[in-house]
Amino acid sequence: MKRALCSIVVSLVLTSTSAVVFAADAKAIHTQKTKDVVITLENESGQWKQGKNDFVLTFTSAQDKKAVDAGKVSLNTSMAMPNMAPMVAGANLSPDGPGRYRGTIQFADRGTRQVTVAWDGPAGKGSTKFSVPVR
Ligand SMILES: [Cu+2]
Repeated sequence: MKRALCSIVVSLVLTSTSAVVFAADAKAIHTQKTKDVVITLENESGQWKQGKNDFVLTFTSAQDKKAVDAGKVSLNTSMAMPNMAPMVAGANLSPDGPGRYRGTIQFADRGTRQVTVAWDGPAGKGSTKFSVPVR
């Protein structure tokens, strides 16, 4: 009984702190430079993990480092699996200021994901691929 109450308290605390996680410094999970845009994927720990992940995706100009209005953005992941179809997961993204998107994504297991980020906005249209480990 005491143990059950304790775990409820712990999960309430974890839920309420996750909302303010990005007030603290974010660490880069991956930085990808394309021709004219630098894309940064970041979160509190600098890593993706199995389960649900919150993250921030930013687009800045490769020339002057200013925010780039990327417009409509998507982030999708895929992992090749032996003897079965690739595991795919897409992120839910919502705009959070110029060139900045907040995202959530869910991973069923660990392993390296091939990540595809695509954008289509006033600054142009493009896509890029990179890999990110899920630990
Ligand atoms: Cu998998």
